[in-house]
Amino acid sequence: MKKTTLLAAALSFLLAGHAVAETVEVRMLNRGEHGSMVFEPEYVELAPGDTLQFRVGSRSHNAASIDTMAPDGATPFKGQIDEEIAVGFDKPGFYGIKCSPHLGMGMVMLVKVGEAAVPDGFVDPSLPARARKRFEEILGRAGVGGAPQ
Ligand SMILES: [Cu+2]
Repeated sequence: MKKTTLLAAALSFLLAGHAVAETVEVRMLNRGEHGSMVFEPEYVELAPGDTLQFRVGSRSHNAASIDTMAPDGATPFKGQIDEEIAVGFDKPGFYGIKCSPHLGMGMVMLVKVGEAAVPDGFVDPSLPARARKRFEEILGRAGVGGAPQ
């Protein structure tokens, strides 16, 4: 009897699918598929409750929120240089993430959590030109739209 109950529990656990939070790894790199100073992958889709785990691919990078490019009420975060922080995402929406020392070189990435559309004027016009350009490229490659500002 007890065995059957356990099996049923295991089965419902598996069928629940994405009810189990996932962790996605992102590497901070000097060079990657889309140029120098990049996060790989550059675009990640998460379900609310999922986690990004940042990994040191090359040294001297960090991961930090861009507070002007996050849903209302999102919790800001900032890793130290070479710190492999894990960041949980709960609020649905689009998030811009930067490497603090290399923002001017366009080291940014994009995260989508849950069901969301890119907000109008999502790319902060006060960012350095190369960061804005990288975001437009990422939005284009991700196929999630977002009109250039
Ligand atoms: Cu960097």
